[in-house]
Amino acid sequence: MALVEVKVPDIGDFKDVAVIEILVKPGDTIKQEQSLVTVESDKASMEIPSSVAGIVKELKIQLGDKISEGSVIAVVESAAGAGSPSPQPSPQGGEGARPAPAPAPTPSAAPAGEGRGEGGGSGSIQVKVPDIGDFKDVAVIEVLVKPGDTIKQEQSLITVESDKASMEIPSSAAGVLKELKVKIGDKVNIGDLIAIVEGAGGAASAGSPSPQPSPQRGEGAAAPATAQAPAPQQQHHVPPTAALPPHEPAAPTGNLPHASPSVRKFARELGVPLEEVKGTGPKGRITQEDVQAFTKSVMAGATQTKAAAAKAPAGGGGGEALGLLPWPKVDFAKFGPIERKPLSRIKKISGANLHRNWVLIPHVTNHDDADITELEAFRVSTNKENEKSGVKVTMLAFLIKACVAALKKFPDFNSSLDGDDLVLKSYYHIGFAADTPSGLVVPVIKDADKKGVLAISQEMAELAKKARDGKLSPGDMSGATFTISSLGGIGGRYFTPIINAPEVAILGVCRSQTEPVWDGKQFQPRLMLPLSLSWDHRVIDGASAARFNAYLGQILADFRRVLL
Ligand code: CAO
Repeated sequence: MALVEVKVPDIGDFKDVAVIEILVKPGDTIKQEQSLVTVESDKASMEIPSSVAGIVKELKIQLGDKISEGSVIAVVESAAGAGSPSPQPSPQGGEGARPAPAPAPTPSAAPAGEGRGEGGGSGSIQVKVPDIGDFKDVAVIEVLVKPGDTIKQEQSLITVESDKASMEIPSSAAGVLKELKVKIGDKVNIGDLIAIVEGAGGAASAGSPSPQPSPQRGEGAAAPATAQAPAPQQQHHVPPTAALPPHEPAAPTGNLPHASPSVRKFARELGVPLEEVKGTGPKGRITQEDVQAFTKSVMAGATQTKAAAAKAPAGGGGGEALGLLPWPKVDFAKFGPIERKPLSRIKKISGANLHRNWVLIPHVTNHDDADITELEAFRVSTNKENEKSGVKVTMLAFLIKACVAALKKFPDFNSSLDGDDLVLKSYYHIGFAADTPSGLVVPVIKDADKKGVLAISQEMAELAKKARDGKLSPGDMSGATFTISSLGGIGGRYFTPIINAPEVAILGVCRSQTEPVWDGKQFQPRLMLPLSLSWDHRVIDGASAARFNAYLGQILADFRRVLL
């Protein structure tokens, strides 16, 4: 066992670069080449790996420290001895040296138009993979541009990754990207064609035709029609055994998010689109925690990636975000005549909400029947008496009143989940699903506990008319604590209504019908109303739901119970 000081190797142009991430802590067992810190200059960020395997005994740097070649990063207890303590090993590596995937050091490629000889001019330029050192058959893991993009010289075109490192391959030419010759997953090697760029005035000579460009390259050089991309931008596992190429900044050259290589790799492994993550680090840098928070938010349904949103239109649902098979693509016209009709705005909005609620809420539905024989008789006689008033008392208005009584008795049904808290509401705003020509909407009867059945009937009629006329305001549709969906006027027996989040339960009712009901001595014809109560199993359990339905049934059977 020997204590080894792991120092910053030759990091090319980088001097006094800030430590922006510390990736290990004392006590950690580390592998050789495991990244210890990420440093960042105004130009780029890179990770500095350990030259030895062992146990981190001490860290010699802190976040924000400025370090240069030779600065001690950590003291590592190494079983193998001193390993490769020299910060300036040869690019070829000595005995036991790690492979050096980085290409030979090269200064930044000259900006477009600079250092170019005669013969530039516009024209199609083939941008090819330059000498990328030991990298062979490396996979394209990101394509950073698309045909039609106007690109700058040195703007990154693709990212490639081997098992050792990832790097961006920048364009040797400025101009308009005409054609991409690679796609994600392709394996590329030196000399492979990446893209065709329509050069903007002399771009053809940009970059280096030589796989090992010299700093003077381009000086007086002829403009080849085939331009080699400049040196790739090392991104990950920068090997201390090799001198480093200058690492051009990701963010300033293109629209790439500002994140260190390890964070970018982490995001890629999780399939997180970094450009959609908000960075909370210094200068808006995206940290690993930001990626984790984004992932959690997507998992919880609070955030949707742009790709998922685009792939999951209302009614369709891509399913990729859940790891499901893609939605089947069928050429329906092959089987017969078809007509294509865009979904209404309401259908798109309500569809997306219903989909989210159905996926995120563990629904259970209890079915029951309520004897409404007397209630219906009372309703009919009331309507006869009130014929002249113009207000028709509906069964739904009675149901709203009955539900308020049940919600008061079982307050969990009148609640919402907020993290680990249950928010119990002392107000009773009842939504009712209304079928309109453009789709389903849910107007809300506010303070239903304070209103009589006549007032509720009248307000419902007004809201239902507004709904059909498309005149409901957002205020008419917000604040519900519980919802009723009545298909009684249409038909059916039972169904499984979807909870209207953030509520925790919904009552579905279907068409009542006269049925023979055994009264202990004989069958009696009774008017039975089918009830379907869906509830959120995170908040409510089956016994409570059965009690809620039973109590509702008792009230509907004898409304005087509301007074008790
Ligand atoms: N059993 C038997 N008959 C019923 C009944 C029931 N449960 N509920 C209503 N009816 C009768 C009514 O008494 C009325 O008959 P009359 O004209 O003879 O009096 C008739 O059916 C029509 O009622 P209605 O549906 O117009 O009125 P309503 O108060 O019951 O409902 C409203 C109003 C707005 C809720 C309703 O029009 C509506 O849009 N329902 C559809 C809701 C829906 O789509 N839910 C599904 C959501 S999930 O996709």
